[in-house]
Amino acid sequence: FLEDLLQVKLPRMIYTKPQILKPSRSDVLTMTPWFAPIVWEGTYNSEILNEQFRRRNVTVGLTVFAIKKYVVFLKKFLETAEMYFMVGHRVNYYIFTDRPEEVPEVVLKEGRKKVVLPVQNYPRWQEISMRRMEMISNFFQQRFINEVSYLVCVDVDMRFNDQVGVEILSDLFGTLHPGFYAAERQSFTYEHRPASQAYVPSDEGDFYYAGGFFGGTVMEVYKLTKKCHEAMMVDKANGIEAIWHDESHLNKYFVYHKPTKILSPEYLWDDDMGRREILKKRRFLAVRKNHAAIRNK
Ligand code: UD2
Repeated sequence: FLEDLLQVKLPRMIYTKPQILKPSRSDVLTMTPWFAPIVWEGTYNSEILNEQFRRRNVTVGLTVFAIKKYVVFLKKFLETAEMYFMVGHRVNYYIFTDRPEEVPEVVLKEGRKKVVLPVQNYPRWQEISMRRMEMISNFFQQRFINEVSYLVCVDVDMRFNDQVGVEILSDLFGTLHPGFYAAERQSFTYEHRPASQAYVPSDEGDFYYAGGFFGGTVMEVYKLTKKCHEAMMVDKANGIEAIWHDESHLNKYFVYHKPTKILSPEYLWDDDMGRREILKKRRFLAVRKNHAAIRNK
């Protein structure tokens, strides 16, 4: 993927110019103190970005886990991804499941394909959620490094509701958790017990990131998933499990490996939280689930 690293030459394009004295958004933070963009509707030009990524012929991998009963979420997930995820680009869906025969047939557009990866299940939903880090890192050599430039790793009990495109791509990206984007540090539900590898001291941390949407280049996602998995194995040996499982470890990782791009809650919203003026788009939405009926089944 050496060509990915090269700058591409763009064709003549017609668009309104950026205005230095008129910031595109003045109601939200659009840049972190380490100069990572925070992606909000209105801050980017998807025509320019699409042209850049098309010319690099980038293929994006979308990893999703449908273990045990969670296969029921796949149909809507894939159908809506076909409508809104990386439209016009090459996409590989990597579906990790213990029930390959229950993966639905969904018609895919040209340049997009489905790869079913049979994996084992675990009795507890928490462990299924956490083991995703191990399983993603396991397929690095065998598949990802040869097949895609970027990986996007998401929850399955979700549906796409608006465009999620190449504006999200960067070396390493995370998403602001919809419940905490406006919260103070002391409200973040980081792991606060020093005995856990996911421990974050109360005077550290920038944002609270969601476990259900992160990604980056294949190499950065490999480093992240491997490190988080190893940390979870140390915790397991010590008889401790982080308060929010893989999400706690992801948050710890991002304190010390700052993301190079951050997605606003447009990219992970739950309509049960209502509508917000700052959300011009709701791109990826939680699907309501009956926890008792679906978890540990
Ligand atoms: C939150 C996070 C999730 C994870 C979890 C850890 C969001 C939107 N979600 O989700 O990423 O960090 O907290 O507590 O930020 N799964 C199965 N089969 C199962 C159980 C889980 O396939 O039996 C997979 C599935 O892809 C699911 C994911 O694991 O989307 C996370 O599980 P969840 O959605 O039940 O966890 P939740 O909603 O608490």
